[in-house]
Formats: sequence, C-alpha cells, structure tokens
Amino acid sequence: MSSRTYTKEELDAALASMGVTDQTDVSRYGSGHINDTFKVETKRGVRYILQRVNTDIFEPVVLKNNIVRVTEFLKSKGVKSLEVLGYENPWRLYAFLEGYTSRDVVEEPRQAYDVARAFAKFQNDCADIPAPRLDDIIPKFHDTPDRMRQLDEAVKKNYKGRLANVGPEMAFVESWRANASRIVDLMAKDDIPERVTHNDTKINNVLVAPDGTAVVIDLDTTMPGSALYDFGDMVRTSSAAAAEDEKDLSKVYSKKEYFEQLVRGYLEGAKFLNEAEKANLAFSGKLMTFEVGIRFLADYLNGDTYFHTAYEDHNLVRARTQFKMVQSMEDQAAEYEAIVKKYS
Ligand code: ADP
Ligand code: GN1
Ligand code: MG
Repeated sequence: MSSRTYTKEELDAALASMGVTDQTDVSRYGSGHINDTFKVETKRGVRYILQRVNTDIFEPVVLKNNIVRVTEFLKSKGVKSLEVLGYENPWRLYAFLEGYTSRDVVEEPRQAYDVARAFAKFQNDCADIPAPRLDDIIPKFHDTPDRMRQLDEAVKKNYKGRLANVGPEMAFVESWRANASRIVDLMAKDDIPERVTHNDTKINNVLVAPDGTAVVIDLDTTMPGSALYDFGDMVRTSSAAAAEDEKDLSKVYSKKEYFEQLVRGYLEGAKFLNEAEKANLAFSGKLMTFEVGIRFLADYLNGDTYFHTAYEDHNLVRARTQFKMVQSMEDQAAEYEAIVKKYS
C-alpha cells in the first residue's frame, strides 16, 4: 500500500488534540512499513514524533492499552523507553528521542553487537511485567505455519494475476516448507517457553547513541512470544550486508562477522535461555527471515494491502532479498552453529 497523504488541517487537528499548537514543520519520518510517522518541529525547539496507528492492522483500543502498560512499566523501573505524551486514537505523540541514530543496515560489527544487547536487555526488562498476561496484539503473529497458510490462500486467489511472476520464489518456498513449524512445535511441547518479547526486532526499531546506549522503540507488537522470534528477526536485518529492498541480489547475503556480534551481544544479555532455545538460535535466523519473506510474497500476490510500498514490485523485491538471506545462512550453517557454540 502506498502511504496515504494527510492535509495540513488533519495533522494540525491531531496535534491540537494532544496539546501542541506551535508546530513549525511536520514531515514524514523514518522507514517503518506500518504506521504513518511524522517528525514535528516547534517554535520552542522541542521535537516530537507524531504517529497515526494503522487501524487496518491493529485494534486501536487494545493497542493503546498495551503500549501504555508496557511504557509505564518500563518507566517505573527507570528504563529509558518511548515516552507517550499524548494518545488520542488513532493518533499518538511521543517525545523525540534526541541524540540517537536509527539505521536500516549495519555498517560495522559493533552496531550489530549494540542491537543485540539492546533487545536482550529489553527482554530482561519486560520479563517481570505484572499479571495479567499481555494481550496477543496480533494473534499468530509469528506462527509460521499460519503464515504459510496465508500464502497458500494468496496463491489460490491470485487476485492480481501476479502468480506468473513468482515461479522461482514459490520453488524456494516449497523447498523450505517442511521447516516452518519447528519453533511453534517446540513451544507446543513446552520445550521452548513463552516469554514477553518485542516481536519486531528489525534494526530500525532500535535507536542507538554514539556510546552504544540504545532505546528499543516500535513497541506495538510487544506481547507473549518466543525469545527466538526476537533473535531470529534481529539476524534477518542486522546480519544483512544490504537493505531489505536491495534489487541487486549479488549484494544481499548474511555477514558472518555481524552474525557473530549478534550472538555475542545477545548471549551476554539473555542469560535466561534454556538449552532448546540456545540450540535453535542459528535456525531462528533462517526461519524468521523465511517468515517475513513469505509475508512479503503473500502481500505482493494480494495486491500490496499490508506493508507500505513505494513502487509496483516492492514487496516482490523484498521477498527475494529475504529468500537470498535464508539461502546465505544455509550456505554458512556449519560456521553459524559453531559461532553459537563458541558463545553459549
Ligand atoms: P512502524 O510501526 O511503521 O515501523 P515505528 O514506530 O517503528 O513505525 O517508527 C518509524 C520510525 O520512526 C522508526 O524506525 C524511527 O526511525 C523513527 N522513530 C519512531 N519513534 C521515534 C522516537 N520516539 N524518536 C525518534 N525517532 C523515532
Ligand atoms: C513491519 O513496523 P515495521 O516496519 O517496524 C512488520 C514486521 C516485519 C517488518 C518487515 C506490525 O515492521 O513484522 O518484520 O515490517 N510489523 C508488523 O520489514 O507487521
Ligand atoms: Mg518500526
């Protein structure tokens, strides 16, 4: 879906409803695929993030409760997090986190380490959130077999007649289909425990300061899940040599030195992992990357209704990079398993 446009009046009204009236500039910000995000400059020099929640995807009242609950809990512990300054559904206002950088690709191994430390700390910080259990904000979010079912439906409908364009991608999917249920099966057997997880650990959902201190953002999908969802999705973007939508596939592969720093950083922070979780760390990188690949492919076949897209084949380009990443991790499987052993 291409991002919708907003009139100045709409944006001004949203800001006024949350007490901001001295804005000098409101402009699109960041590269998130789901919500509509704006940076707000004011006469006072104070900056904000204004966001319109994607109500096609989220149930807004449930989401607001979850966000308020998680951010208040982190604040009560003194953990730096998103600061909610206003929330008038579907709009919300966050303090702009000054002094931090958001990136789409890792440029040096140290950055992969910082990302992994940040998400491990986030899991630790959220682990003792008081009952009741957090809401399943998007049910079956990381149920890969269910994502396969959604892809199969999209193939059957072939709503846009695009199936003819995805022969090689579907062949890759078939070669991988048998692996889809491994994590949900281990969870069903209780070999892998349910924890409070972020569930969207892509690199631009953590802001990092020059000294390595980090703030985890985009808390919309914080809910019960597996630690492996978070580690695997980190590997997907933070071990990648190129952007998620790089068209030249020769530039797309998983970099071993980034993967090593992810493992080092994550295992330094996530001391709570059991043996089954550790044994599946390297596998989770492949599975979560595959999962996002089939989600992009299904969205392409459905006519681009879910992820923001900037051009006709954007979701197909993204699906291709994901499958290339999975293949690259397969090619390095023995080395990646050895890295996990080294730090376990
Ligand atoms: P989406 O759900 O669409 O991914 P995000 O909440 O991740 O939306 O926000 C999109 C981008 O906006 C982030 O990747 C980050 O670059 C930037 N961003 C979001 N919140 C803040 C904040 N409080 N301070 C600074 N930048 C932010
Ligand atoms: C979306 O919101 P954003 O852009 O940080 C998506 C993730 C995908 C990611 C792929 C709620 O993340 O699940 O992994 O795109 N978020 C949601 O880039 O579906
Ligand atoms: Mg985001």
